[in-house]
Amino acid sequence: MSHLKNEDNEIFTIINSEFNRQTDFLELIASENFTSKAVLEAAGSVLTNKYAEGYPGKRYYGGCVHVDEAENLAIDRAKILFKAEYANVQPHSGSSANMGIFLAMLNPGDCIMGLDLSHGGHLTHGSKVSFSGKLYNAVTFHVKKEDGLIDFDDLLIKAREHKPKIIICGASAYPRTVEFEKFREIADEVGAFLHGDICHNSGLIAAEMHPSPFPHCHVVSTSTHKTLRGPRGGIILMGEDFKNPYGVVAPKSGRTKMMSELLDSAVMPGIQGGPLMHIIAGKAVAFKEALSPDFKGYIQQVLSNAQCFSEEFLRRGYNLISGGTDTHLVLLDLQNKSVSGKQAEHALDEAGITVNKNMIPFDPKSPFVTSGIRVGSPALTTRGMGKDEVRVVVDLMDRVITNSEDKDIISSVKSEVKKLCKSFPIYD
Ligand code: DSN
Repeated sequence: MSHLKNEDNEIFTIINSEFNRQTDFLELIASENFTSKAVLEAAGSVLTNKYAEGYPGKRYYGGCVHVDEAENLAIDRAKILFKAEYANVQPHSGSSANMGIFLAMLNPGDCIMGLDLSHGGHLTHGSKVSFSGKLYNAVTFHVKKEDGLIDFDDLLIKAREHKPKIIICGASAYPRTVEFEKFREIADEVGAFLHGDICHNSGLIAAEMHPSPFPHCHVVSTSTHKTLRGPRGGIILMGEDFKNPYGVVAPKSGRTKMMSELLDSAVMPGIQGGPLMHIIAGKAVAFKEALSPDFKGYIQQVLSNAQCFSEEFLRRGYNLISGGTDTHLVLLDLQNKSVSGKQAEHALDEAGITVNKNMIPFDPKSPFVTSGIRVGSPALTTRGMGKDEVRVVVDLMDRVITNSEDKDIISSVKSEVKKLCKSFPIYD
């Protein structure tokens, strides 16, 4: 980065400091990861210079021959990876992908149903502070208090009553397998589209270590930077339903439109202009990496590390929502440890361990305080850590959480964290 250093030393220094933070801290935010150098190179390439509004072969600008090739590769690889019939690789994020889907399939005021944010859902699944709760009539379902699993009875009752046009299945803080099939039964009964938001589990699905949303979901969205380990961005996928015309008649031709056409035009020009071609190239690289046998080994280790987190926390008397995990994350209920999520996040941060405070289902505390933290294994696994290191990490976390005011303990944990991180560099 010698050019940046010479031209803008302030930004160079900031990036360098962030690199050092990522290197020296233990990253346990379940939605974060470290991309490969190949993805970083594509994302930092000259493709950022190109305007390419439209889609491959149908652009509003000249000079798109090479970006067309990049986008076509990204589309083809996404389709192979997820066994999908359709892929749109232009959404700038998972939230944008969801917005594109809603714009294609809904009218303002239509009813949508998603998992409540405080029960592990996502802002874009109907939260009142997001477009999804402002533009649409959002009804949320919940998990059960006794076992932390999706309450399908609650979902069915509400779906029958509110007749949603879309049911969203997927979550940001749900440690268990998403049962797409059960969601589809309910969607079919009430005549709703089923939208699988697989942002968190997409790497697991790509590695065939979590059930596929296809053929159950009509449409699927995911971000590309979480367990999938690509650049920051989003995509939309469809399976067989891609082949069915949808009941919107094109005014000029009188032809019934395909859902793929509606999704494409919802993303561009509906919600976005020029696609980020450098990021689309980065997505293509990440999909190629995810198609390799190495990626399966990586996800296997992510899952076994998450299991190890779960066992070690349980052994130390921590309560886990749903009692454990099937995925890459655990959700800790800290109420019996006499610290809030906020206090734990702060103390762990002081010790060089990055997590996020997280609402737990039926949380008596506010979203700014919370009673829980979410702990994920993807990033630490990318650095090469395995179960031996996870056992050490849980021990370090426990020392901090149970002594969250003790500066000496926090400082001694911090040096142990730094030592551990030194043995597992993020980039050579
Ligand atoms: N903010 C992301 C997460 O942390 O799960 C979801 O988009």
